[in-house]
Amino acid sequence: MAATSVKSPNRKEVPSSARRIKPAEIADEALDVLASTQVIDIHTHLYSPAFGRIGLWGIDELLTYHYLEAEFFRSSDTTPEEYWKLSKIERADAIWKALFVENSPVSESTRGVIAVLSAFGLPTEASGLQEARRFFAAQSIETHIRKVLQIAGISDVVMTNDPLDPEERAVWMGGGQNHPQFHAVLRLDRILWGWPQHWQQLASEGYAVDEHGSGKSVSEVRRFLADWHKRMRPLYMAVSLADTFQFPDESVTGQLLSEAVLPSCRELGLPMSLMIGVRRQVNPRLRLAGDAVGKADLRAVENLCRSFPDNRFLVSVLSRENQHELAVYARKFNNLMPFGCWWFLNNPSIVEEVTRERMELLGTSFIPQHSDARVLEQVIYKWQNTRRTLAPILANAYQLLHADGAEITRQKIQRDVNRLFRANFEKWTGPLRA
Ligand code: RAT
Ligand code: ZN
Repeated sequence: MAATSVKSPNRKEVPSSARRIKPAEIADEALDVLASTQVIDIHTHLYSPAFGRIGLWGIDELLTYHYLEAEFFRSSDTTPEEYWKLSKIERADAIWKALFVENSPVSESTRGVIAVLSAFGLPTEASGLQEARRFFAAQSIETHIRKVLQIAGISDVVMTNDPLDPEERAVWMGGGQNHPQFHAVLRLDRILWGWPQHWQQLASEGYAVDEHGSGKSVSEVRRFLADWHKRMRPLYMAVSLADTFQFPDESVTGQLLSEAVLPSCRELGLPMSLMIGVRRQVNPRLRLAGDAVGKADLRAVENLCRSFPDNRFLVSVLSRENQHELAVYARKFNNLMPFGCWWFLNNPSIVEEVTRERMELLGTSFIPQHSDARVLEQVIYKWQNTRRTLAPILANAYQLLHADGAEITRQKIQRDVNRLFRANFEKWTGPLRA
């Protein structure tokens, strides 16, 4: 904001950002600060242009997002088997018809598509998708990415990078990426809980590992992580874990986590992100949309934070029932940073409840949201919704603070929003730009 100044009642010049805000102005000021502060989107499934077709964008990808696919089967007689036989375009057409033409798109994910179409001035009531398809086909990806991030108010996008995914691996081995706004994350699902299916891939790449994680496996996994750290320059390492996750635990997952991954994180100065609570493939017929949620035992997080005080943990839990415990654990362990409202939690009613709870227990020492976007343009609606939900929460907090006797200034609101949107993350990863 421009550094204008105003006369205070005692006629001294004060910068406008240091001017006391009246209670009636707090809500507008909070909204304005949220709108003008660029966010670091700390977890997405987006990719920079170097990854080619792995990076999803455009209307057909937006409509076939797995969140929408799950909703489609509730409003259509098409069976999953019939649906998977269709082409991408046919799937998008079927979803548009069932969820947007024959029904009102009032769910969070469907409303998001409307918000994206409207952001680009595209019809939201059309019976078909021709105009939207023409628009997206005419965009060049580099310019389109710049425009989308600018509309969404995002300075930086954090990707999810799986070193064992063959398509991704090829990109990294061929020189990787150096887009200034995209940052890598070393995702370890296949190594940590998918070890039985994937250890041979490490072995075939020359790492002396075995199925049981014995012998040289631990030191070889550490060598693998160091090699990929050099290649990707990730901001953190990450894993998604089932609701049944326990720690400590005798399994290969537990062993690799404590003896390989966490020591490597310490050595390389990286936080470890744990996303806990998925119940995988409760309905495999739905493929990616077939996962559900379960309440986890957060004593695993307690044990990790206590046993590894020199590691920094970013933690997001999927079950609503686990949210309060997570915030309480964050009060006990300052190496624990709660982040985001993920997947089935990413609905305004739940985001509001969880964010209020976190703010009441933790002040501004948490990361309220990440987009989890899988399709580029989703960041437009996801961050619009986040700002919309956060505004009254912040306003309410400042109004209470004012009623209790504090002075509220724009400067203070800006400092707090910077912390929530950027500084809490950068404190753990280091500054994203030198
Ligand atoms: O939110 C999602 O799209 C989920 O399918 C998961 O991918 C989750 O975000 C994850 O990173 O595991
Ligand atoms: Zn994700």
